[in-house]
Amino acid sequence: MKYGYFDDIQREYVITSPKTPQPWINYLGCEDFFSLISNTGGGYSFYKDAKLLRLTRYRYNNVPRDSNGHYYYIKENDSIWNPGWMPSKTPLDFYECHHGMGYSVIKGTKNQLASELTAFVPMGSACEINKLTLTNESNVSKNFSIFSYVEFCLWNAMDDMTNFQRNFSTGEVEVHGCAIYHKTEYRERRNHYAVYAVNSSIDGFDTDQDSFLGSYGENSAPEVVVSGQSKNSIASGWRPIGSHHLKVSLAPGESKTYVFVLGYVENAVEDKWVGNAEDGIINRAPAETLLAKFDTTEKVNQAFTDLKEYWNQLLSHFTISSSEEKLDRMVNIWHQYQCMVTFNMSRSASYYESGIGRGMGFRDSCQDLLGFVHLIPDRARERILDIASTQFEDGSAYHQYQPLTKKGNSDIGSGFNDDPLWLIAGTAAYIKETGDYSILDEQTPYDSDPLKATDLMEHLRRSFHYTMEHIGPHGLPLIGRADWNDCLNLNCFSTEPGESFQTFGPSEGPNAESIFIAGMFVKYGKDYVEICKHRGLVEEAKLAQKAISDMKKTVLDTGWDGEWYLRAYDHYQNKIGSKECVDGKIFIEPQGFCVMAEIGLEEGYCLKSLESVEKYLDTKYGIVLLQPPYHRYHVELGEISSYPPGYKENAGIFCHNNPWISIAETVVGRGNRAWEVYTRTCPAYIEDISEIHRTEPYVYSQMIAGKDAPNFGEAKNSWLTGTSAWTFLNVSQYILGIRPDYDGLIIDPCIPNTMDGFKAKRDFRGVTYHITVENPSHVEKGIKSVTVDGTLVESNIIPVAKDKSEVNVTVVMG
Ligand code: BGC
Ligand code: IFM
Repeated sequence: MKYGYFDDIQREYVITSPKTPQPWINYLGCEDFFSLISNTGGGYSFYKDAKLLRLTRYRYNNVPRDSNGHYYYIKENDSIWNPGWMPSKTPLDFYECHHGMGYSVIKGTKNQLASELTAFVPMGSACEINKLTLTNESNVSKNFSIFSYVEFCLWNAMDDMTNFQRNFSTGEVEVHGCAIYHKTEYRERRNHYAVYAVNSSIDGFDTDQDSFLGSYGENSAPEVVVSGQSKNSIASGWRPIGSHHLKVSLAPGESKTYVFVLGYVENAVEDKWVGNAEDGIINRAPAETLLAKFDTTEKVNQAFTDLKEYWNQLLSHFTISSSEEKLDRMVNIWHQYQCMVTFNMSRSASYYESGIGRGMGFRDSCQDLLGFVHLIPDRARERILDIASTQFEDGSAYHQYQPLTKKGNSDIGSGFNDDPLWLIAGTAAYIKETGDYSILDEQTPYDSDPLKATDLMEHLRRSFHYTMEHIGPHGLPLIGRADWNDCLNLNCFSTEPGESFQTFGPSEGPNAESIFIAGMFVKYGKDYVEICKHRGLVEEAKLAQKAISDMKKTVLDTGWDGEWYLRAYDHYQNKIGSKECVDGKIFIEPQGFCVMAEIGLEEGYCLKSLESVEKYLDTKYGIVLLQPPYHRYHVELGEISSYPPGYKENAGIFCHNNPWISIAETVVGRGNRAWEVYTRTCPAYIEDISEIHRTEPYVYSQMIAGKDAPNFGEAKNSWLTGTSAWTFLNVSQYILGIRPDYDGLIIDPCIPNTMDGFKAKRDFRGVTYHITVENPSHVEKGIKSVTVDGTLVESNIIPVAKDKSEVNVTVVMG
């Protein structure tokens, strides 16, 4: 069952029923100001950092109720409704929500009064625009009221949610004409505030929630809206809100458009003391400048066109055209869109990530780079340096950092032993895309301390050596607190039954080792070697090459279980992910990484491992993370067995590592299987089972419940997942096979043998490559000929053209 459809021309998903199984959301904003918006108008906004500078409130634990947002109430006679159905839930005569690239349009009609709300964050300005158009579709005149409504957050979202004894007394606002200013904290910090305004004279306003909703009132039927009259309340403490009242008259067929702007304003440091700041009176000048940019419909339409142009540009760097409509849709639009959103958000703010828990993940953001570096290489460069600046001097890393301060989060700390190697992965992807080796010369701090800085190359060296020097009893890398699988905590013990686990300290070990990290070490170690060679670091390259070769041997000697790669050894040197185990016999992660690293490829280990994945881990909705699930809690394994069977890391279908298997299948040349793995979790291919999948059918979710769970096939945690980057990497670089490399663009498709070929346009280092792949013999992999601008060439690594801006490449498979 579907709740809408894809409109590929507009690049939109059009939702046709407000009652989607979960809120289906979109993200507004590409720079500093961001909003989450659901298909019924729910959501919230923040500036740069969802924890520290939150503009509007979210109600936690609110999926699927989603009852707070930026709302517009229409009151015509006794009828009260909203363009997006929520929060009044008055049935609408017509409803549609169009989620597009950085904008959403919600259309609702009731009693022949049509409303259209266009929400977006314009490029270059820190605000969300809500353009609201009302049209009288009847043949009689209509008189009605519009009431806007936002609930302000007192900036620090964590504090806002917990520190009521203070917060109920700090809220302050000012109202000037049609502009409501939320200035809590201005007295203290004097540099930022929010403004919520409309480009029209108003018939009233409210800024105090109790006045607007009524005592014990609900936002489904605010007292002010029911009575039809604003109270012009001025909030003093308690809960500040912003609401405008506009009385509207429309002749038959007439339309009127209003522009509401919710802006973030920060005075320049030198302006801090302008006006009466000492008394807490704000300096309104910058807000007025902001509002003046969007005070007419024409200016707003222009800003909307500019945003669309920005996305046209971004999505023009990689496009394909094939016989597969759904493949084209995902590659040309939604994979790349989700990659941009994960770039902006990392894992911080979604309907499943609170914005106050995780900031930017070291591991996560490095992986995100793999998906978006071709879209915005300059920002990828900046991101790499930001991430590296939080690394510790010994090469280990803070697991997360806060986007506003860009400093490591000491509450979480370090100890995830895969983290350092992801820095090599991200940097290598950047260099392969851009050819810009100068990034390696950038002076980059450790632990955000500029006094402790080296060039980035030295950061990479320390990353590689950290793994080399943290080796356990079998010669495999130590896992630390966990590797990619956050929940596999193998250095755990508990002293008392029922007591939560503790971890071994340095004196007791910790001994647990990870075969997944070994795979990473080999795979990204090869990149490290290439980079060293390019820098002329001959000795270091040799040393690294030897370490990689040794590690390969160690994996084959101690990390192979007969039919698949083992997952790990725990602190007591018991095997994890072995046929000897009762539960958790086989895990997906080492199969993906050891095959991608080609460990034992010639000897047939890789193929065997992938056959085992198919045999033991495959389901109709994707590949589960492990089998059999852990049926009881094991303190010595940590969080993984705390999940009921089939959920999350305990045998859920973790979408993130499905593309690893698909890529691994291309390594052994099985295009049909790579394709099957790709399409099984791919949103456009499973749109028809939206009632089972339940999350948005245009983006990936982190997890789909596995076959051991009662709700097999139900997805959770949509949007912010490494799946987006890995999937785009998989389909663009390995299935379609257009892969940037140090010395050129590799073309090496591995496609289903039913496919005749495809065409692609790929911008690469300033040159546009028009690529035609033909598959006349219907093979899965292999190349018969390569022609560049009409000349047959020997290699499928196309060098960067020096004197041309367009190059035509034809690759014949066979
Ligand atoms: C969280 C888990 C989560 C895991 C992966 C851990 O830090 O505690 O709930 O499944 O990360 O996101
Ligand atoms: O690798 C992690 C990631 O960092 C956060 N989400 C879950 C993954 C697996 O545990």
